[in-house]
Amino acid sequence: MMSPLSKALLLASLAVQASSAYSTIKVVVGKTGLTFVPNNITAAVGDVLEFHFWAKNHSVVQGLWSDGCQPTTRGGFFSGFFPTPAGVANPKVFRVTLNDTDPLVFYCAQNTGSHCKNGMVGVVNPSGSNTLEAYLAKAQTATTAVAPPTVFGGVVLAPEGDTSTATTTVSVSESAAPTGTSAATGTSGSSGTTSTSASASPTRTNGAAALGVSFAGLAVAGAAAVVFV
Ligand SMILES: *[C@@H]1O[C@H](CO)[C@@H](O)[C@H](O)[C@H]1NC(C)=O
Ligand SMILES: *[C@@H]1O[C@H](CO)[C@@H](O)[C@H](O)[C@H]1NC(C)=O
Ligand SMILES: *[C@@H]1O[C@H](CO)[C@@H](O)[C@H](O)[C@H]1NC(C)=O
Ligand SMILES: [Cu+2]
Repeated sequence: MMSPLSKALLLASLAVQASSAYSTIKVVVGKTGLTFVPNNITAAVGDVLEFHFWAKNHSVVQGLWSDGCQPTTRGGFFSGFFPTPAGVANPKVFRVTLNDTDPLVFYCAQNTGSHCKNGMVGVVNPSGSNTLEAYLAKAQTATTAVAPPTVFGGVVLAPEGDTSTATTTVSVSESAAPTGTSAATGTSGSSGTTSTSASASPTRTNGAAALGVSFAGLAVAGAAAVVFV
């Protein structure tokens, strides 16, 4: 058990860490097969996981450690699906701010090709029995991967410096897209929620606009004949 003093010191050191430099950890999704690269991540409170989606139609969901390819029941995040042509990165990224350093697991919820079952998973701050190896074993025995009904827990936005998509205003409705989203500019403070609930406001964003509409919707509307899976 942790003494009150060491707990106070730990909290103080976390506060110092949180008020200094945050890192943005870029995670490349599906560029080299059914993979997240890196898939075994060490991160601090306030760091941002920034998912960059490549070919096929991937997603990222925070999982439950106890049950492969199932969403966590406490908080977490879901990016929605990002259908993306071969050979290019999707112009949108999904950013998740880490609230704590607890072991966290994530997976791709695409069932065409059984992405999660085939090892498309990753972990942050593995510890104890919550490891990449342990989760891979659980994912292998999963029947289907579950995608939450709405995008939540992070923001969908254009990468910093990309003005080509940041100014696009689109309203597309799609089953996986949240309702009632709005374009928000990424100034400081809370902004750019893509969730239907009030719980998902990130506290930090970069300067790009948070569009609140996923590329999935654009692809569905604009290129019905293209198959991404
Ligand atoms: C993941 O990272 C942890 C901590 O750095 C390390 O102990 C573990 O061996 C790594 N696992 C894999 C599968 O690379
Ligand atoms: C961080 O906290 C927010 C607000 O409670 C929540 O929506 C989000 O899912 C959390 N992030 C993670 C990675 O759990
Ligand atoms: C992407 O995958 C999701 C989930 O399987 C599916 O609902 C959606 O139609 C797919 N989009 C495209 C353009 O293939
Ligand atoms: Cu995938």
